[in-house]
Amino acid sequence: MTPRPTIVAIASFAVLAVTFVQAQQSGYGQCGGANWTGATSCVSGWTCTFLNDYYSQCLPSSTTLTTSSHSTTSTTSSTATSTPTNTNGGKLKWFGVDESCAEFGTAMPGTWGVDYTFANTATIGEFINQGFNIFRIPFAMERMARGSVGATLDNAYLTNYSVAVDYITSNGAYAVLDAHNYGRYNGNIITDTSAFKTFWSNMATAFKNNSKVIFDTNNEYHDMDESLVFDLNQAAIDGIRGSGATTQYIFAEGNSWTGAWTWNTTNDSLKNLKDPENLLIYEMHQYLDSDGSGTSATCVSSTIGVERIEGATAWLKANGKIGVLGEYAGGPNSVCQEAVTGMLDHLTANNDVWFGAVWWAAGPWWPSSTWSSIEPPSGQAYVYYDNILQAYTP
Ligand SMILES: *[C@@H]1O[C@H](CO)[C@@H](O)[C@H](O)[C@H]1NC(C)=O
Ligand SMILES: *[C@@H]1O[C@H](CO)[C@@H](O)[C@H](O)[C@H]1NC(C)=O
Ligand SMILES: *[C@@H]1O[C@H](CO)[C@@H](O)[C@H](O)[C@H]1NC(C)=O
Ligand SMILES: *[C@@H]1O[C@H](CO)[C@@H](O)[C@H](O)[C@H]1NC(C)=O
Ligand SMILES: CC(=O)N[C@H]1CO[C@H](CO)[C@@H](O)[C@@H]1O
Repeated sequence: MTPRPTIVAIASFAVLAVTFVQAQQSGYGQCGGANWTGATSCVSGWTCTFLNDYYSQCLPSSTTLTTSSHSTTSTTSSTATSTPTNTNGGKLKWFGVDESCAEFGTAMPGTWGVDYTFANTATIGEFINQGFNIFRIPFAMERMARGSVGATLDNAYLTNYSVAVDYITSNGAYAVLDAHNYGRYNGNIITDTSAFKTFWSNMATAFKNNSKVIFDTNNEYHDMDESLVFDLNQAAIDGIRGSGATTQYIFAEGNSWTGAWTWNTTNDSLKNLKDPENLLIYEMHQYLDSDGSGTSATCVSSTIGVERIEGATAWLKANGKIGVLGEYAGGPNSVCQEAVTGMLDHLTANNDVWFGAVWWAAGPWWPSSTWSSIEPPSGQAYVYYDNILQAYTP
């Protein structure tokens, strides 16, 4: 398996060229930053892109992407009257990556640049150029709503967070607003469904003009009463629709870390959630290591992907529901590769009930040595899987 043959070829050619022409940096090379004395412009087809004060990098130029304008796109109003349908033929409707880092750290609200940072629009642009069309962007509720669940949204954090959201949606892809809180706020299980409804009403008000935004009520509820998981999801749906956001999809997650492999024994009650717009999607997660936590790069077997999700597929079909795999990953090895592609093939073959898959995770602060890091250009998963995954883009 030779990942990314095209890019590798371009990059090595450019390195060769640079030996003779010092003025221009090659693809993915450094082109700026504190004390940088080398080339500050890039070879043709690459643009010197500011990443942080210490590092600017030559990234592929994009002719199709627009820069973020931080304005919302207006939508034509349409009312769904039945279960959403996938009009994408033999492909998934959505295929993309999680864009982590705004939720990083344990200090709340913490300090920007120390505890957390925001997704990098330059690398998101690379994925969009490759055909990826959905990006799930975690945030911390304690930073978005400071002091309490129902508090007014923090304008500075919201504005920073919106940069990637607007960039993604103005380039035609979907942005999933992921409250990455495990059903908790400051470590305590959220029990105030009314405040939770207010939180989602506030979020939806801020983004209701943008039909490419998707609201993800909470990441990985776990060890909670199933009735509370139901009530929180329903409160979020009610808050979102009550704010006038009627055209956006809503992703509802379940208990037991929203695992696909336990969905049929844990989350059956969620089939009774009611969305007046019928744009509700059940978001499940699935990792392929022995305990299903995604902490090991070793997959149980080359068929574990399909085995762990087929029960969820049956549940979706039996109940007339739609699902999305909001997190998954596998280590950079051939067993995991087969398990991952087997699972993605199963999702694609059942794209009447599965709308998409989102890899965990990209994000500027993942060390490239992290096996699941799909942050370009050197995250281990990017190097190993990017080329493989491109076959599944819509
Ligand atoms: C830049 O150079 C100065 C002076 O040599 C040094 O003090 C500083 O640490 C350098 N900064 C970085 C980011 O390397
Ligand atoms: C927002 O980003 C700016 C840098 O662009 C940073 O200075 C500021 O601290 C950030 N604020 C929050 C709340 O994240
Ligand atoms: C959404 O669009 C309407 C109509 O153009 C406008 O009145 C409203 O202020 C906009 N809301 C936001 C949050 O941009
Ligand atoms: C539930 O899902 C699991 C995981 O896919 C599967 O192994 C099991 O057979 C399913 N059970 C039922 C009753 O459908
Ligand atoms: C708490 C809960 O919803 N449990 C249900 C999970 O799904 C199984 C199988 O459909 C039901 O038997 C449980 O009641």
